Amino acid sequence: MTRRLTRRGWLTTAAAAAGGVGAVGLAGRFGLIPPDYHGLYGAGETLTYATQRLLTSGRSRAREFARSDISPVAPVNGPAPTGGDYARLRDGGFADWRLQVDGLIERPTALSLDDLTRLPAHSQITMQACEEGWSFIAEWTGAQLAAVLDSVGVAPRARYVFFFTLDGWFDSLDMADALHPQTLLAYGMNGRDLPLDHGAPARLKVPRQLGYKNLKYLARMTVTDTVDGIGRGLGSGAAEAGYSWYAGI
Ligand SMILES: Nc1nc2c(c(=O)[nH]1)N[C@H]1C(S)=C(S)[C@@H](COP(=O)(O)O)O[C@H]1N2
Ligand SMILES: [Mo]
Repeated sequence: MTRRLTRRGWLTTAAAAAGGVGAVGLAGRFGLIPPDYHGLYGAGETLTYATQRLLTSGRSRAREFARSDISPVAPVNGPAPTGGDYARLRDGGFADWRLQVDGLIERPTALSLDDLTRLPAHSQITMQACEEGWSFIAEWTGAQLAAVLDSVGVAPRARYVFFFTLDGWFDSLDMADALHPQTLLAYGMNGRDLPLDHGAPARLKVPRQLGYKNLKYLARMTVTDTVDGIGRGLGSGAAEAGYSWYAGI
């Protein structure tokens, strides 16, 4: 049965959306509730995420630039650790580095840098924008996350891919962003190996989201059907610090 939305009905819906309740209900029906929807800014986070997901299809692409647009200077936010496991791996030329892959997959595995570079290489010139207001354009080269996930056999009920880093960050993507063709596990930048401070040996490049979702110094990936039980259950350390889990641009 279809029901015509009267002007009065629309106003009621809009009023409910402004209050958050209607929007969250609607978003829930379409599976568009981000993991950090609870709390003070929850309804706002849901509206941003749901609006992006409804207006931009899962396949829309971040803008790509020409080689002449590449920024002469690439700022760093969160330089490479100088000690601990990271320094040991760095001193060994990352030969001992492994990306652990586990969770809802058929073949838990530990990928070396060689394993990543054996997958088809993709390059893209995109903008990285930090929430602090600066941005730069660079060329990133890496394996599509979709290819990595494909090689380990992701369970149909998978909903999130979580990433953990050697400097203690964690974050997650939903499957729409994880499987997006521009989402890379990048090991190269501007035609060279990824510089230490930009995330060596491999980082996440998810150009449809802000800088802080683009985790550097990757250590582990786990596929889940929930955000519960990881940290405070908000899907990312950034969300625990007050940023949005979904940082679409
Ligand atoms: N592991 C890790 N990843 C990280 C960060 C960090 O400090 N550690 N900083 C984030 C932030 S806030 C931004 S803007 C970008 C910065 O990437 P860049 O240093 O290559 O410019 O990386 C993101 N990924
Ligand atoms: Mo950032």
